[in-house]
Amino acid sequence: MSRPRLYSGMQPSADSLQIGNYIGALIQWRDLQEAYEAFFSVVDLHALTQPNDPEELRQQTRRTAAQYIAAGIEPSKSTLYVQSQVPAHAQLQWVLSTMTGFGEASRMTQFKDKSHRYGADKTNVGLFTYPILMAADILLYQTDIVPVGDDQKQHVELTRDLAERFNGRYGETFRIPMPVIQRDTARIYDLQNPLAKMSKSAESDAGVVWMLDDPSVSAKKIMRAVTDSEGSVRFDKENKPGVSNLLVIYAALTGRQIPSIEDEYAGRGYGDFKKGLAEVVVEEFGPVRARALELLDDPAELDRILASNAARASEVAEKTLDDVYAKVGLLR
Ligand code: ATP
Ligand code: LTN
Repeated sequence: MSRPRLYSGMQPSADSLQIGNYIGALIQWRDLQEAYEAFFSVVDLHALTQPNDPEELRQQTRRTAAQYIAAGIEPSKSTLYVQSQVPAHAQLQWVLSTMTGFGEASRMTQFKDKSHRYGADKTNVGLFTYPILMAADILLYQTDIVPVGDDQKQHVELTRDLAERFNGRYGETFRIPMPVIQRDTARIYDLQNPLAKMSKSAESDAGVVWMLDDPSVSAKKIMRAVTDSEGSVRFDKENKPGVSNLLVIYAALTGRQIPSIEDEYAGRGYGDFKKGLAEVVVEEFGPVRARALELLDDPAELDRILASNAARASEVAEKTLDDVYAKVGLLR
């Protein structure tokens, strides 16, 4: 029996992923690849919506793919590929864009946030159509579930609307995907500003723990994490956002429950707790980092893996695109 399909992706928008990407996404991806037929992309076309140095973008694309593999995504089991290497994404995006209302796209909160932040003269049209390209990513693979962070939920809802609209107009074509959001780890916060989400493109990286950082650098960042003056290790998101965030990270990386960690550190100071967490982080990411760097040492081999996975993805994507082209009246 064939397994249900899963699709997800990340932008190659930095040299390294941060531990929020790992906890909020990669761990789930890795665990779900057994039960699902999974497609994981590095969405380089999406990354073009931001200014990039071309050689840097190429490197960041390889580095992102290497970190997927190092985190446990197996390219022989799942299809791990680079979006631009499968032309069907851009092709389906065009067709879907002709079925998306201007007002509908204007309601996307990520677009509203980003265009507001960048200002009108630095906002390109690609940023506006970004969610339609994401819909094409998902729909090409007849996807059942899309594991994403809560910030992407609205985009998956747009994807569902577009799929239903197309199916209604032209007959059954796309499977309707479901967003899957991991509640308890949906948000890891910045260690220096525990009210802001940890992010690859944060203005300062003092509160960002990078997957590829030297372990001693990560340990230092954890030791310097903002806490509070109470001195007791307990989860209270409202009043103790810093300590609560560290507890969430600790629990996610060890698979332990938060109360058991609170018990272990009861009556001990934040110094001890942070030292414990730093050890957990170093232990988790040491091997991941080593594996990623090893893969990046042989870019030709990495490119070969990505090319063969892109070929596999193309086979699936082309079938859907052909069906769509025929249905909307393009000459085949
Ligand atoms: P950028 O700053 O470039 O937007 P980002 O670090 O915020 O990047 P994305 O590339 O937008 O990350 O997201 C990739 C995946 O990682 C998504 O599924 C997203 O929900 C998840 N993710 C990103 N940051 C966090 C975080 N702080 N906590 C939990 N999950 C996160
Ligand atoms: N927009 C997403 C990345 C992304 C994606 C997708 C996620 C592009 N295409 C398809 C899931 C499915 C982000 O910024 N995290």
